[in-house]
Amino acid sequence: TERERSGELTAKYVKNDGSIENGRLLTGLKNVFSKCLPNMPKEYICRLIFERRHKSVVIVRNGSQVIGGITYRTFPNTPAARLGEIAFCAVAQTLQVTGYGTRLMNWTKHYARQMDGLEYFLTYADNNAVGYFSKQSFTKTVSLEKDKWYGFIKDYDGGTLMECRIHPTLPYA
Ligand code: 1VU
Repeated sequence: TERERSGELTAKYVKNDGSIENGRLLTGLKNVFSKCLPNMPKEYICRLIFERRHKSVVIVRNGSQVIGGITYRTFPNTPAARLGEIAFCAVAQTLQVTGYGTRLMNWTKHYARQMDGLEYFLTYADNNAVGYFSKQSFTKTVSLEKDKWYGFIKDYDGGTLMECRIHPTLPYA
């Protein structure tokens, strides 16, 4: 489309459904995460991205170029069904701190609410990303009852546990 030719960004909700198109987008996202999250082993990133309970929201430029994304895990049919755990979040290096990260998180809240019925995100934020998550309305206080998250999300050393409530009606996208 004209918008895509002019370099406009689109956001796609992607899961590993076996389609070639989604496989291509998830591979592009894996490459962005591998570059931007050097402390995460590549095999670990790959396993989570392609695992069926993980969903990704991918920012695409010019219709095909993956420039960032967020991958989160869902817990359907458990007491944590309204919760998503953000596993990875990154924007390509040359485009960081120009507002894409904020748009990405808003798109992710939109799709997580619409497609997965989520009401909360939890994440272990890297210490250098706490400022970014705070600006996206994540807090260090977890308001969700403990039995709805504890034991579900992975315990992770060296990060800060942060929570965000996804507003039920606010237009994020
Ligand atoms: O709105 P303002 O201009 O006032 O603030 C911006 C920006 O300045 C701020 N911000 C940060 N503040 C403190 N520390 C940071 N590291 C940081 N990064 C940004 O947040 C506001 C929004 O900025 P933005 O929309 O321009 O954000 P970006 O496009 O840069 O996207 C943010 C991330 C963190 C995704 C991006 O910088 C990135 O990919 N960084 C490297 C990878 C990374 O650290 N990822 C998060 C690791 S934690 C994880 O993945 C587990 C959940």
